[in-house]
Amino acid sequence: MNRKKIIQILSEIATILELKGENPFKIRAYQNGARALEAMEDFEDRVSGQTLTEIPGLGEALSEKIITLYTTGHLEFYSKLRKSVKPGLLEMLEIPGLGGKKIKAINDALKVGTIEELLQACQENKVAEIKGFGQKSQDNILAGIHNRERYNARHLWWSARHVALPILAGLRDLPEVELADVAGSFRRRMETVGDLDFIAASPSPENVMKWFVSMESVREVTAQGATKSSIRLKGGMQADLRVVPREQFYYTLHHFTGSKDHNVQMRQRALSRGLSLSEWGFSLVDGNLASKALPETLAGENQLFEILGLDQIPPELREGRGEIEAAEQGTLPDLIKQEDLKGVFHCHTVASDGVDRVEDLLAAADERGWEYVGITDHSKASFQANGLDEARLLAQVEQIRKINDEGNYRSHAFAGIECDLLPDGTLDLGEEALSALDFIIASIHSSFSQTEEEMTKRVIRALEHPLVTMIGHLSGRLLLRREPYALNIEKIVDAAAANGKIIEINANPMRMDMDWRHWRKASEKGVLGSVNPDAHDAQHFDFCETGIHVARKGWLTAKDVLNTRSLEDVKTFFASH
Ligand code: DGT
Ligand code: CA
Ligand code: CA
Ligand code: ZN
Repeated sequence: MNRKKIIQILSEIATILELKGENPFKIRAYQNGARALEAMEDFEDRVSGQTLTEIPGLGEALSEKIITLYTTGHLEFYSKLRKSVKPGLLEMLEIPGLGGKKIKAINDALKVGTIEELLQACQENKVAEIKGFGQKSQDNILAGIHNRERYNARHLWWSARHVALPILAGLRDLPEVELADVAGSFRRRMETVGDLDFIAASPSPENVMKWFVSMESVREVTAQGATKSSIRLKGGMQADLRVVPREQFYYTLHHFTGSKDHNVQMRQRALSRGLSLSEWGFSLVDGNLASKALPETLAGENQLFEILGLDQIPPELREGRGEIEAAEQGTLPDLIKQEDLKGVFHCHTVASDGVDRVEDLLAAADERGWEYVGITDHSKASFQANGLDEARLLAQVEQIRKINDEGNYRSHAFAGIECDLLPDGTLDLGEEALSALDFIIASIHSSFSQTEEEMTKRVIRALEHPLVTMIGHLSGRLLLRREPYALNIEKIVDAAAANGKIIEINANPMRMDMDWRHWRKASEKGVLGSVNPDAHDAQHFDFCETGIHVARKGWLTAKDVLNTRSLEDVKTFFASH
């Protein structure tokens, strides 16, 4: 288990002890332990050298627990502690602003043991009356409960992926399964996923069902039938499995891939051709003399579209936003693919808040066969991220040029910055330093609560700045956690087009920003995108996968994205912009 996770567990132990009203010294020991681990720079050396106890605040007992967690990933004490508290109380810890002490106080005063009971108590104004609480904390708790409900129902695509792919592989491995896939929003590459929809073709559904409901990761079976079951997994995500005969597979896969809007339009199109389309297949509408012979079994989903006179529509485009018309006219875009990327921009290094050096990022890019990496650390206004001032930036530029000259890596490093876009729309660093760079990303990291007018003006001012190349994570949203700030996207897209500026496709699975819903129009207006991993670690290059989802859902082709271009073409682009 890694250090971050261990810190989390120590803090959680402290919180649960608080919730139970345990000895304050014991509680503080775990809090101090978590803090000590956070500050520790040589954690792994200390674990392997057994020198954790030298750190003030880490006694024998605590050090032992840390080593157990590190080496085995489990801690009996922690599991028992969790089990000793009512699950409803542990769930209350997920409400923002509610810690162990407060939950204990509420529970002592009102005997509420679940979130539902807490909600009711708030609605009856009982929480406000508890000593030390008041109206404001009650309102905060209420808001926290509502956010939790809204957010907990969905999961990031990236988290869903880690749940879905092993299950899919397991299904495909079963000897009685002929075909299997994940349908639904997961297959359409939506940024968040409600539940997973597995579809399998098999002549013996019972065995497949039995396997599905008894997987190690199942927490609860919510419905079990001969051909359809629903489960809730340990991480909280829900999943359905439908098992159908091979002949039905592609019809069922198509139906449950959705979206609903796409399905409605597909059925209308079928009807206009005398066919009725359902999850089971096509049938002839009464009295229709359609001469077309329907194949008994589809060889692939593409045949379903073919029968309706359509080009094959990639799942990402099935949102009922004109894809059927385009498929009819043969004008579906040739969507960008992950393999089209020839490099990435927006990478942080150890100079600000990244964990890798420029060299490490180049080595990782080499491994992927990329031609370039754009280095962009934070600028000085992001002091919490150790942002660079002019002097440090210029030193980094020099360092980058030197690394390129030495030629130890096949890929080229571009010198850039993720420059804070200050509340008034000016840039955080002086023009002299900025002029030394190959490119500049301007990003908002402060004053999120400006009005739509102020915020839009702020971004447009950056787009009009001659040195700015692109705008970073435009809306500032954090999926399932923070709403986007107020912005007039249309005006911003127009300004980007007018000034020849790029809008970033921030590929961090929590951002996926600018939203795919704006991209088709933006690219039609001539705005170029760039799939940027916002990497704080070379491993974050993997995020490009979700960036590509945004681009594909936004109807983008390789031509619409800067980092599909070769090194020479990017150099030319930067030189002329
Ligand atoms: P989610 O799970 O909320 O992220 O979104 P989806 O799209 O996966 O929705 P889900 O799981 O409720 O259903 C999967 C697909 O099945 C959905 O995209 C379209 C299809 N479907 C489900 N119910 C209906 C329906 O009542 N009418 C139509 N036309 N399609 C439906
Ligand atoms: Ca679903
Ligand atoms: Ca479903
Ligand atoms: Zn940023």
